[in-house]
Amino acid sequence: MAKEKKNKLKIKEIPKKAKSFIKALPNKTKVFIKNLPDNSKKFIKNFPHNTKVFVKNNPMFTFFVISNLINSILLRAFTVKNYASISPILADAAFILIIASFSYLFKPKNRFKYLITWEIILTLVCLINSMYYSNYVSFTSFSLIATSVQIFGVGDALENVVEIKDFCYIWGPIIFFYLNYSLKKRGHFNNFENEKRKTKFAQALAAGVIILVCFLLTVTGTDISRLYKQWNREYVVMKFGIYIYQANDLVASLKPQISPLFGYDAAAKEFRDYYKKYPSEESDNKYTDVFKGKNVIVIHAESIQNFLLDTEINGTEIAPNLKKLASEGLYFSNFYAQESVGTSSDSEFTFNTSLLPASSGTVFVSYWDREYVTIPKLLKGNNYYTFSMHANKPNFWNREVMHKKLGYDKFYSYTNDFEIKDEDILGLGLNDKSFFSQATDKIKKINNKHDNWYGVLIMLTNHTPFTALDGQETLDLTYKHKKVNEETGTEEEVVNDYLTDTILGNYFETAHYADAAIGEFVDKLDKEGLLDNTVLVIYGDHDAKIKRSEYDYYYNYDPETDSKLDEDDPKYDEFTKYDYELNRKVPFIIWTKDHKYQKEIKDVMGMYDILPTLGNMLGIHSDYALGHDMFNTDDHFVVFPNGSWITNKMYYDNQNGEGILLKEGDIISSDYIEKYTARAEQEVTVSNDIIVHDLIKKTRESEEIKGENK
Ligand code: GP9
Ligand code: MN
Repeated sequence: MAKEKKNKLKIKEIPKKAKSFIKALPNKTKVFIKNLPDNSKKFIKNFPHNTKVFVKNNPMFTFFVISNLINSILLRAFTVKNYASISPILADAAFILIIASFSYLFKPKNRFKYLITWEIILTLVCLINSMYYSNYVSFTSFSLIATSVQIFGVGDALENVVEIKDFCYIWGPIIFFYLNYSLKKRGHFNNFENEKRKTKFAQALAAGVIILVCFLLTVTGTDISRLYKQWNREYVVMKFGIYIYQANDLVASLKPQISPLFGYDAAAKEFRDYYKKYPSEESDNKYTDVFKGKNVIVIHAESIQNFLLDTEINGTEIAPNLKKLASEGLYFSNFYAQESVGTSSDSEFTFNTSLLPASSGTVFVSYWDREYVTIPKLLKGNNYYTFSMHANKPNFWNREVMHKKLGYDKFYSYTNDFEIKDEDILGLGLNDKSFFSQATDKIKKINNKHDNWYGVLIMLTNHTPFTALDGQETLDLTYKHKKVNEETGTEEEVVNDYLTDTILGNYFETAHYADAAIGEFVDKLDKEGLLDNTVLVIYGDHDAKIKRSEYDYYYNYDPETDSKLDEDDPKYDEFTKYDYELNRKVPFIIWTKDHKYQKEIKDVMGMYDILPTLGNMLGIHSDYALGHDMFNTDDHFVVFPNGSWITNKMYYDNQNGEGILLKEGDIISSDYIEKYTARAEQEVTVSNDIIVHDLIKKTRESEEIKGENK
């Protein structure tokens, strides 16, 4: 399948002025030095010698500073790529110097213990962030410690999580141990018994502070605001370096405990102003109430991406059932999940509330105790019985607690409600086919008992690392082609491995299985007469988080060599980071048995648009929805939790201030970018304020008090 190419628009280019400034720099420096007073000239002249003496007398301090600075630069080189940028180098250097300065408060012999502890901590910061970035294209957070089992523990094989380059930072502590050993052996520490420790501390601290001031001169108001909000993590690292980012993250991660105590007034004001200006209006269109009184089955399709619906492997469609449902129902083909680090749980949250995930930590784990307006709660107002089903442990993502909070009357889970036969275990737990089959029996009982019901079924088999079907391949992932045998001169069929045993190939297989499970489920529901008064809703919960290199190989495969085309090859067409971002879209389908809508909606849509869109059809409404009814707006816009956004015209990457136009020949102004970037920032902020400060509950309480006082 050919991938779409978009015309890239570089928004940030080096202005001409800056270019000529850089060119004139060496000359300007010479003139500057010539005009300096004599003692400054002397300082510069003696600088190399003094540095040599300093390094000789302070080898551990020097090593500590240099090794950690190199590691931070390396990390940025491997991740955000701005390794030569001055600002983060200054910030990292200031941070390291300030930390190192305190070592002079210790006696020379004890200094090592202090510095090696920090050396290990800072090395771990680089190592863990490197690992995290390889997998999630973002930087890690202390707030994830509570959910770390979910982050790395969901069946990911270690080799899929870790890359060799992640360990390149450990040279620091290793050499540091050796340095200490050899200095001790040479009696180095005995020479410094009488050193003036406080003076040295003050000098080192002063050096750190001076560099910090130089760094602060480069900082703008926007930078400070982004550091404070911390949701544009890549940007924060690119500007403030990895160490300040992580230190700031530590503070931000304590927010669930401390932040409701701070900033409430400003948050409440922003919240009031926002909804005054952009009230979440009830829509009135041809879809209003069309499903009022109908039962609803929502399928949370784990890691199902939209491109699967158009992908065939050796003539076999990967997702024929989803494709069929999409072609018969309302199919939103430019639909994006808006998840953050909480993956499945974030999508569940946004689906249910039309709010965005928390900027720090996850709502399910850190902010489960706040009040939210949700689809199940609203439907309960219309006398629906509401339930959720998932064949995993109930405490995963804290669902046991959070599903109650979201308003489900009952959460059917692995441990309590599903029969798990050994032969039905696949990947993370019960396979999707058995899950759906057992779920149908439960839904039958629910249907007999309740007039109206709403249920969400969370799938599981198509989950990273997608090895659930090992040894029982369902798709032919090889590449077959004809080749002339050089010895015999005859044409022979050659079978290459191609996608066999690749992560993307495994993904195709488990996704194909998941699709078949959905097909069987729909058939079984139909046989049981459960589709007659039912709306079927299907959403992909997020992309499969498969690395870009896998797609690059898939789309640039060279059968001659059974490997990726050389990047210099004229046929090579890189799967760019924009191709990757746009390809992350997932399907969203609304389907009923009795009415074939056969309608594809191509406008961009986000997970937060579901409540307003589906809600309008079901006759429910949330006053706090951040999304919009897709059939009631022309201004289609989706913000991602990191502040990047997409409209029908462009995708904008807020991390590096670049974007691409989605239609060849389209023109947009810088006002357009400014307008939507501001909107993105506002939506992320208001949503996070609602979550952190429990603003829905507080607003309702204050309205009640006002009502009582009237
Ligand atoms: C776990 C399942 C997967 O129960 O929902 O969660 P994810 O790893 O996708 O967040
Ligand atoms: Mn998921």
